[in-house]
Amino acid sequence: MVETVSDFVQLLTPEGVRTPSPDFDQWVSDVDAPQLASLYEDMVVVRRIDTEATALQRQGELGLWPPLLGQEAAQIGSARTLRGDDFVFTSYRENAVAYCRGVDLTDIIRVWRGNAQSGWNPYDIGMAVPAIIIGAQTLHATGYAMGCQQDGVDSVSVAYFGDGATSEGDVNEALVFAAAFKAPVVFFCQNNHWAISEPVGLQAIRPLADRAPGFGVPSMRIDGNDILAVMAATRIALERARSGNGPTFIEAVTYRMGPHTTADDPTRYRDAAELEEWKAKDPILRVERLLDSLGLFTAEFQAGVKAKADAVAAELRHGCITLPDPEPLSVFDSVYTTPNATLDRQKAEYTAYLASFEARDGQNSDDVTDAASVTAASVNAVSVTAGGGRL
Ligand SMILES: Cc1ncc(C[n+]2csc(CCOP(=O)(O)OP(=O)(O)O)c2C)c(N)n1
Ligand SMILES: [Mg+2]
Repeated sequence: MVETVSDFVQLLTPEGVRTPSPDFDQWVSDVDAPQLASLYEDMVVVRRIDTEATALQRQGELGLWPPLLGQEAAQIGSARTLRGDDFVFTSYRENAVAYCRGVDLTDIIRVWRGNAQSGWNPYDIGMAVPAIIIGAQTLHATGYAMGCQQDGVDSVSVAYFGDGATSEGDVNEALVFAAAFKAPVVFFCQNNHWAISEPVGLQAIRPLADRAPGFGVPSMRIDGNDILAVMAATRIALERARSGNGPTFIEAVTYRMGPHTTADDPTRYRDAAELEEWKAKDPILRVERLLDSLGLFTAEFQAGVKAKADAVAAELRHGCITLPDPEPLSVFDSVYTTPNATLDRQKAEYTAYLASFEARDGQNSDDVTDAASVTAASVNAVSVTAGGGRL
C-alpha cells in the first residue's frame, strides 16, 4: 500500500506520453483502449455541459453557473472509480461528478435557474446536494463515513473541496475526526490555484498535501489534469478506506481555466500568461494525444464523441428552458418536518399578498395569476443571484 507520497505523481504527460510508475501503474492496469476512449468521451461531454450552461446563463436562462473548465480529469477520473454504494459530498463546482453519479441533467441546473432549493434526492444517487458553505461538506462526509463504520459496511464517503476550503475550520475539524476514528473517507482536494481572486500561494506556504500527515492522514500530491494519476490515487485511497485503514488526503493539482462563476471576471486579478501556461496542460488534450498515438483518434471516433456531446447539450438546454415555474407557495414546503408557527404566519401573509392581486383586478385574474407566479420564480432566482450573483 502506498503511504504518504511527497513527489508529484504523473502517469500521462501533457504531451500525451505514458510515463511508467512502479507504485501507481498497477492501479490503472485495467484501463484499456476502449476504457480510455470512454473516459475521453466523458471529459468532452462534461466540458460541453459546462459550455452550454455558461451560454444559458449569458442568455438569462440561469441566474449563475460555476464553470469547471480545466478540472475535467480530476472530477471524471475520481468519480468513475467509485461504487454505487459509496457516497459523495461536494461543493458547487463538481458538476462532472454529478454527471458520473447519474444526476438527471435538468436536476443539475434546477437550483441555478432559481427553480428549486435543491436539485435531487441524495439517496437516489449517493450524492448529497452541493454545499455552498465552503468546506462544510468535509464534516458531512466524515460523519457519513463514521456511520458506515458503525453499520459495518465497506462503503466509502468522498469529500470534494477546493484549495481555499483547506483554510476553513470545518476542513481541519473533519481531518481531526477522520484520523481519530480511522473513518473510511477520502478527502479529494482540487487545488485549482484560486479561491475566487485569492491565489493558493497566499494561504499555503507549503503544498496542501503536506498538511494532512500532521493530522495523521496519509496524503498524495498528484497531477489533477492527468486522468490516469487521478484514477490510481483515488483507487489507492478507496482501497485503504474499505479495508479499515482510514482516511486519505489527495491534492489534485489542477487549474480553474474559467471564471470563479459567471459573475466573476478573472482578467481583473490574474495574468493572461498563467492561463496560457495551463492551456498547454489541458486534461483533455493529453488523452487525445495518447489516443492518437494508439491510432484510436479516428474521424469516426471524433464524430461519435461530438454527436454524444451535442445530444447531451441539447437535452440540458431543453430541460432548462421547459422547467415549469414553481408554485409560489411551494417555497414554504420541506423547510421543517414539524409544524412551525413562524413559518405558518409567513405563509399566511404571503398567501394574502398573492390574493391581493386578484382582489384588485378580478377581471384579469388569469393574467394576474401568471404575474404572481413569475414574481415567485423571480423571488427564488434572487436567492441564487443575491449579491450580484455571487457565491
Ligand atoms: C464559509 C464560506 N465563506 C466564504 C464563502 C464565499 N466563497 C464562495 S466560493 C469561495 C472560494 C472557494 O475557493 P476554493 O475552496 O478554492 O474552491 P473553488 O471555488 O476554487 O472551486 C468563497 C470564499 C462561502 N461560500 N462560504
Ligand atoms: Mg480553488
